[in-house]
Amino acid sequence: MKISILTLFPKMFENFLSESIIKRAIEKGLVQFEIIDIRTFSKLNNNQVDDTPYGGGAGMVMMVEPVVDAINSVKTSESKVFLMSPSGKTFKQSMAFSFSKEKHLILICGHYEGIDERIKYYIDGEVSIGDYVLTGGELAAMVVSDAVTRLVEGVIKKASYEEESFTNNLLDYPTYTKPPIYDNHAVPEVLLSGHHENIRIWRVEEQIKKTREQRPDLLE
Ligand code: 6GU
Repeated sequence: MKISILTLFPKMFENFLSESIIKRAIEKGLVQFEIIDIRTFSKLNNNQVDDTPYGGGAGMVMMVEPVVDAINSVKTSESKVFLMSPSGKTFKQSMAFSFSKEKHLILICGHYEGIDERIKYYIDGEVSIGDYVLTGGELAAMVVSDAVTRLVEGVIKKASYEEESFTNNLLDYPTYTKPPIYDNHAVPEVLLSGHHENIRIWRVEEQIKKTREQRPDLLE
């Protein structure tokens, strides 16, 4: 799969793409990233891409033309185009799963007070990563790209995400590793028992307990 990211701050993605699982997924050819600098599509003299809002108000608004030109420079018949925006639909694991089946995602990072509303005629949807406001869509595009990439076939083992948080509307079960006792805190006995069925039952019970405590909204 390919992910194209349209941004005014391409350098923000350098470290993200050069570490850990994302780096390995790229090296294995499982996912391809393309970072597009929207500013190179400005037709104005000083590479201007924003202007003041009609009707007045604070801040600057990104102009629609350079953004649409940037979209068109990478878009094919297989592309899905999403604007990263705090007003978008909230990103969830279920959305990550459906995005991971796409051939080509184009993620547009909004900045300043957002993009001229007419961008809506050129996108398939708007995505937010939660109820708070970021200075721009770049971190959100990284969050979405990260969550999607690890679900692409071959990037990590299927078992790693089949039982994890949110996959079945439950949080993950607690995990432990050596040593068996640390500072008087022991690993639960059942995990040392070698009894696979008891371990399975304990884990499901812990998932339900943890979800009830931390995220009761997931159980409704
Ligand atoms: Cl996608 N963009 C911005 N600027 N803020 C956000 C967001 C996106 N998602 C949550 N907050």
